[in-house]
Amino acid sequence: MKSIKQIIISLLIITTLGLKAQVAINTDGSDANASAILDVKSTEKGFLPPRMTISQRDAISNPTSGLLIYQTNGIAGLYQYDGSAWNLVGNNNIPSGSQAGDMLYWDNNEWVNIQAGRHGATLQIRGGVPTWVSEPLPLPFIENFDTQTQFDRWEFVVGGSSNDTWQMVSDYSGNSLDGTPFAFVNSDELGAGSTMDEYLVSPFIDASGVSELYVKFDIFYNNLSDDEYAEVSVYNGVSWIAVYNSSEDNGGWHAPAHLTFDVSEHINDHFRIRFHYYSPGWNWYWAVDNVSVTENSGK
Ligand SMILES: [Ca+2]
Ligand SMILES: [Ca+2]
Ligand SMILES: [Ca+2]
Repeated sequence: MKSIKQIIISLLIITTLGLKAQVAINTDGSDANASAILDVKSTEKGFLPPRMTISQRDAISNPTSGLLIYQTNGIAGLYQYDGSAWNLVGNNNIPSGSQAGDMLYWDNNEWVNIQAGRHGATLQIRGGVPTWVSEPLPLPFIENFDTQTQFDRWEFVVGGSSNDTWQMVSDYSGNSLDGTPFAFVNSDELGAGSTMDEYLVSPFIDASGVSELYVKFDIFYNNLSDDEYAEVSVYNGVSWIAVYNSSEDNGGWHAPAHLTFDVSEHINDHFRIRFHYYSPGWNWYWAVDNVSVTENSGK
């Protein structure tokens, strides 16, 4: 209660021409702002509304319109009662972007980020989802990740607890899949408490006009935990179809697994392939090289 003594509470009752009361709470003795019935002033402390859980909030009987509380559980935040429901104040449920040009769309459940499009790309609605679409490359699509230019034509969706994501490396402690640079995502280097949710997405590929289509790639996936996984999906022009999802080790350094998938049923003129690594903790890594999209199943 000592601090109360440091606060001068001035209650100004102005009795001229009727009765008007204003309350100023401050440490400098100033009057309340002329427009305020209650003026709380400080440059060192905040204003603290009552803090409570959802159930405590809902137990308030006959809340009046405009009532404010700070909710401590669920989607925590400042809530106001509008006469019929409690509503979150502010934009706490709207995700932040990560770069200039990011946008949001409502997926019928929540606001979702759309990462900024590339120069010259057009925004199309595909499967109800706004999707940046670039001019597709022709078949065959061959990717060896051997130059930065090669790597840079891929797109990245960066998730998890840090900006660490897929990278192009020439080797990992002297190791590689075939002696050349490759795409690599590495949970191990981040250490304890880190998470990764990282996508490596190919350019669009015009796979129309063929009757068969195959995707091939080399990997070394070093898995540690059951809730960590490596997933590969292809884009059928509308949505993503998983062709590989594993929490098992596959391949090795200088001895990659060569994987081939028949994706003929997903042929379209805006085909893509993407590699998704999910790691909810401190785990190992995934190396990818020699990705191809061709109309032949052979090497
Ligand atoms: Ca390579
Ligand atoms: Ca990340
Ligand atoms: Ca392992």
